[in-house]
Amino acid sequence: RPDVFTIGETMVALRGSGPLRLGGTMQVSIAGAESNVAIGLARLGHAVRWAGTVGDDEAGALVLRTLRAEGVEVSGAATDPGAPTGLLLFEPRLPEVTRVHYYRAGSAGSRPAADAVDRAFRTAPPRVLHLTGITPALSPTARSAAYQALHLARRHRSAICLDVNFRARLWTAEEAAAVLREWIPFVDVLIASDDELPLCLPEGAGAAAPDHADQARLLLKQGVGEVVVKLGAEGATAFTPDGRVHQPARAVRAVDAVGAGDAFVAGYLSALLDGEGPAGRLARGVTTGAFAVSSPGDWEGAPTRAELGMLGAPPGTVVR
Ligand code: KDG
Repeated sequence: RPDVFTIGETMVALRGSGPLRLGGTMQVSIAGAESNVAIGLARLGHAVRWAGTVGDDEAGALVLRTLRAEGVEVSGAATDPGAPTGLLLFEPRLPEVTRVHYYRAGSAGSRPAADAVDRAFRTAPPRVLHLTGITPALSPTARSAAYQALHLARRHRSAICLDVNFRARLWTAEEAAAVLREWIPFVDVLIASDDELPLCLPEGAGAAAPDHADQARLLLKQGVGEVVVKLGAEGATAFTPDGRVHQPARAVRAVDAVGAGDAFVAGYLSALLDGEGPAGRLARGVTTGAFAVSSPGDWEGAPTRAELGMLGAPPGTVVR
């Protein structure tokens, strides 16, 4: 039984160093919220399967090669000869502001193979299914593949983790809310930033729950097992039926915030898989999140288990 199964779109990512319209050089890598989580978990020693679709092109080969190299199991991934691998440009516009440009409409990854989910659960149901709210925004095919994963996870008693990851470039808040509300009854671990929580509430319930603590409690009442609210530089808070636990963020020099949320999810799920309670899960989540913020790239700076303790080292430390 693998620890985690996830499905989503992974693209080739080009990262510039300034305004895109000026040209210059770009770094080539890959990015995708679900595969960022998968890599983060694999680095921490967990068995992870990713089953997205890539095009039959060099970009797709880069995606699969990278995931394989990172120890993510990709035997369930598909290659679609009829569509290209998606592309993502990161434009660091100000030290703290990065602009993202997507070239993913009609991409192979936006139409994951219908049988990939089926096969994953038939061959080896995972302990945890991880989905994000990006997948249902991509296409009706992607939405139904994710929905099918929710049903199969419930049938096979896999815990279901959903990171809301609202992407305003892909759909409207109304469209997102319509899908997320339908998904909420399946969810065991809901992860969201505080501004995303209202998208998950029943229609019209927002007025009665003005702040994120009220909103989280409302979601617990609806059957969500735990609601984890990411608060950026403030850290994160977990709400469970036993109460609330807060964990401040680790103090680090921020270099690139992209991927920090995914790194947090990887740390949180890693500790959950290890049997830790909410406090231990949050502590590992803010640690892996801090590694991501301190290094450029979506996933490149993700720590191995042995590296987790490095973060508290005094400045100037040389590990010999
Ligand atoms: O969380 C970072 C990712 O979301 C991003 O790098 C790429 O998956 C991505 C998306 O759709 O925005």
